[in-house]
Amino acid sequence: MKHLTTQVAIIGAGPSGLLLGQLLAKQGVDNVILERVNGEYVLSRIRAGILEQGFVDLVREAGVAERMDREGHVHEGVEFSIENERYRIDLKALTAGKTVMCYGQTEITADLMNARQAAGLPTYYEASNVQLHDVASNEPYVTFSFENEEYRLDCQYIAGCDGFHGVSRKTIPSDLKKEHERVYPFGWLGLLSDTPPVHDELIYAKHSRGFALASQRSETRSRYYLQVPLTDKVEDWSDEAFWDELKKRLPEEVAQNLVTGPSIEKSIAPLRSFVCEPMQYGRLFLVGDAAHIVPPTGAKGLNLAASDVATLYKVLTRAINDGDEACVQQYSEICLRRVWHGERFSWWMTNMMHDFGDVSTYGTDSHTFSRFMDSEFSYYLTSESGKAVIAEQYVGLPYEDPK
Ligand code: RFL
Ligand code: PHB
Repeated sequence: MKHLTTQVAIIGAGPSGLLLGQLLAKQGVDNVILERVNGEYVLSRIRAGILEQGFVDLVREAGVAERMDREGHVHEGVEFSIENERYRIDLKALTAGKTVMCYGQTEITADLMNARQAAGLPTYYEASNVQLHDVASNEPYVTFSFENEEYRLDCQYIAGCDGFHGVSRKTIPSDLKKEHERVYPFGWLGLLSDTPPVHDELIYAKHSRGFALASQRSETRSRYYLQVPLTDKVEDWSDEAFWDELKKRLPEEVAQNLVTGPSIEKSIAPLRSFVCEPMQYGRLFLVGDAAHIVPPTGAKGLNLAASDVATLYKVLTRAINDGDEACVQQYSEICLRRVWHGERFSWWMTNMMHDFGDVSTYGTDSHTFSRFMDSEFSYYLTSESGKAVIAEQYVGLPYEDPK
C-alpha cells in the first residue's frame, strides 16, 4: 500500500473537480484529484455550451480564462419559438447588462486540464475502486488502485465531484440523506457538426412534433437537439433523419437557412430532476452533478456546479488557511438555496416546452396540462414582466457568499 497525504482529496476530474482544484491551489491549498477514466474520455463527453456570468467570473478568478475570453462568444439575447412564431428575449436589456457566454464544456475542461498539468498539480487518471473512509471523523481517507498498486490518500476534507453515478453520494448513509427525483418521459438526441450555426443566438423551439434546440460552439460548429422518445436509440437516427426532423420543428424562415453536414457526435441524454439533501456529510462535500441533476432546458447543470465550487473553495480555504472550521457547516444550505431555484426553473422550462404525449401530470389529464403549458409559455413570452422573469434566471441568479 502506497501512502499519500493532501489537504483536499477531490473525486472526479470533470469541470467541478478541476475548477475546484485550480481555485484551491491558487489559495495555497494542496489537493489531489482521482478520476476513474482517462483524460481523452473526459473530453469526449459533449455537454454544456452556455456559461452564466458567475461561472465566467470564477474561471477568470482561477486564472484559466485566457482562451475562453478570446474564443467564447457573448450572447446578449436568446430566442424562443412556438411553431413558426419567434420571440426574442433581450437578456442584456432586461437584466441591466447581464449576458451569457457561449463556450463549450469540453473547451473549459481542456483549459483546466492544461492549467493543472502546467502547475504540476497531481491527478490520478484511471484510478479504480475509489472508496471513501471515515468521512464523519476528523481523519478521513480515500483508497484506490492505480497502475496495479493500492493507494491510501489521507486528507482533511473530501470533495465528491464524481457526477451522478459516482461513489461519493453513496457514501452518505441513506437515513441521513433525502433524494428528490423526477424522471421525464422523453430524452434529448444531440448532434454536433462542423456547419455554421443556423442563427447567431440560441433558439429554443416548442413545436407540436416535439421540442428542438439550435445551439452552437463557434462560427463553424453547431450543436442541435431534438426531443425523442426514451425508447429511441441513436442508431435509429441517421444524420439525414435528424436534419429533416429539425427543419420541421424550427420556424420555417429559420429552417430555410439551415446548413446540414455529417455529424461529429450524436448521443441521447435522458432528462431528470434530482437533488440530494444535505450536500454534506462530516468532511465530505458533494459538488455539481454528484448532488443534483437538472434537465438541460434551462442550461443550468454546469452553472449550478460552478456555484457549488465557488462556495466550497471559499469555506475550505477559510477552514484550512485560517482555522475557521465551523465555516464549512454553511456549505449545504448556501448551495441548496441556489440549486432549488435552478431546479425549479429547469423543470418549469421543460414543462412549458416539451410534448408530454398522453402522460397525465399534476392531477390533470394530458390534454388539459398541455393547454395550461401553452398558455403559460405564450403569456411569459409576450408580457414584458414575463420576459424579465425568464431573462433574470437564464443569465443566472446571484451567488451567495459564506458568512
Ligand atoms: P461530470 O462532468 O459528470 O464529471 C464527474 C467526473 O467524475 C468521474 N467519476 C469518478 N471518478 C473517480 N471515481 C469514481 N467512482 C467516479 N465516478 C465518476 C467521471 O468519470 C467524471 O469525469 O460532473 P461535474 O464535474 O459535476 O459537471 C457537471 C456537468 O457535466 C453537467 O452539469 C452539465 O454538462 C449539464 N449540462 C449543461 N449545463 C449547463 O450549465 N449548460 C448547458 O448548456 C448544459 N447542457 C448539459 C447540457 C448536460 C447534458 N448531458 C449529456 C447530461 C447538455 C447535455 C446534453
Ligand atoms: C448546448 O449547447 O449543448 C446547450 C445549450 C443550451 C441548453 C442546453 C444545451 O439549454
